[in-house]
Order: sequence, then structure tokens, then C-alpha cells
Amino acid sequence: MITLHGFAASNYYNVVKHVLLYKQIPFEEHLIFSGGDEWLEISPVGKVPALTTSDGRHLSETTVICDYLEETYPERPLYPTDAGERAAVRQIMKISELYLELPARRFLAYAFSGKGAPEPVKAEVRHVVNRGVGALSRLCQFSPWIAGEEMTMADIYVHYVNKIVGSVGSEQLDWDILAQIPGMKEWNRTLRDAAITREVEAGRVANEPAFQAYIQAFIASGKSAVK
Ligand SMILES: N[C@@H](CCC(=O)N[C@@H](CS)C(=O)NCC(=O)O)C(=O)O
Repeated sequence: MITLHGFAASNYYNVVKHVLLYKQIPFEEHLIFSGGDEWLEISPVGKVPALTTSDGRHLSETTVICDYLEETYPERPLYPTDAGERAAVRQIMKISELYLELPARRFLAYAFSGKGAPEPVKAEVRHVVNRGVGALSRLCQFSPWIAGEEMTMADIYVHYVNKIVGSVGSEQLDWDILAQIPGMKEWNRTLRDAAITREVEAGRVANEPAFQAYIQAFIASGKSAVK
């Protein structure tokens, strides 16, 4: 049996959970926020999510796990068979991670402690996100799926990227980032209403009190920023 380690308030965790549910792969969830050496044996950077495969291998990094699941469970494929089309799907995922998700995440620690980010941080994030917005405006098809006629991994991935970008990113920058990408908000609503997305969201809501308690304890301990 596959084990998915992490917590459901994490959008990265929810990408993997969505893929598991979509492919109808049996799995169990192991709730963990952080840990010591035992956790680092599973997730070497200590990040969420991690996955233990049915033959006992530990994997981390969301897109690596997604690729493993696709290759091991090819039923209900989430990548095109054509190499060029597959690369185009991965290009959308990579750009959304590097130029939307990661810069927006720089605001998380400020948001958790109820503060606005300093202006220089905001200016830097705005610049990077602006480039991501430009790139995705060129690349995303929404016809009806993000990379064209078939649903792909990029539909799942970008939907959860948008959770961070459309909340903490937009709030801190006072800028409706997703509205800058024509078709993005409408597509996002379609994804949000899908049965699997609703199941994943229910898991996130159920995990929220435990997550908030963890964050508050973390802030009170005076440790460095949660990312
Ligand atoms: N590059 C990693 C990023 C995962 C990540 O940042 N996870 C967050 C939760 S959403 C985390 O583990 N944060 C805790 C920490 O940084 O210690 C991936 O793609 O899986």
C-alpha cells in the first residue's frame, strides 16, 4: 500500500493526493507536519509531501512523485504520449512553480504572522510573478484544458499553485494575479467544482485546525519562517 506523508493544508500535498485519487490508486495518509531524523529518512529536505511506494521506496518532491505515479500507474494517463506535447505540459507546470508559486510563497511567513511583507520583497515578487503571468498567458490554452484538448498533470498542478497565488500572493500585492491570465479564473472554477477537487478540499478543511495549531506553536517557538 502506498503511504502519502504530509498534511492536507499543503497545496503540494494536495497535488499528489489528487493524482492518486484520479488514478484510483489505493493509498493511506500519514499526517506529519515536521520531524527529526526519522522524517528526514523519508523526506530528505524535511518537506511535505513525501510518498512511500508499495515496495518501500521513499520519494519526495511533488513533480518527481507525480512522474513516478504516471510511469507506475499508466491507467488514466495524465501526460500526452507525444514527447513534444509532454514537454509542453511540463513547461506549464515548471513555469507556474518557478514564477508564480515560489515567489508567492515568499509571503507565507508574513501572512502567517499577520504582517504585510516589506516593500522590497513585494517589488521583487511582483516582478517575477509578472513574468510568470506573461508566460502563462502565452502558453495556457484552456481549450478546455490548460494544455489543450486533454486533461493533463498541468491541470491538477496549476490548480493547486493557484491556491497560493490567488490567496496570499494577491492579498499581499493587492493585485488580482489570476485575472491577468485570460481564461485562468474560469478554468480554475471548473477544476474547483470537480468531484475529486471537492474531496481534496474537504481533507484540507478537516486538517485546518491541526495546521493552525501547528503554525501558532511554531511561531511561538520563535523558529525561522515556515515556508
Ligand atoms: N519543492 C517541494 C516543495 C514542498 C513544500 O514547500 N512543502 C511545504 C508545505 S506546502 C513544506 O513542507 N513546508 C515546511 C518546511 O519548509 O519545512 C515540492 O515540490 O514538493
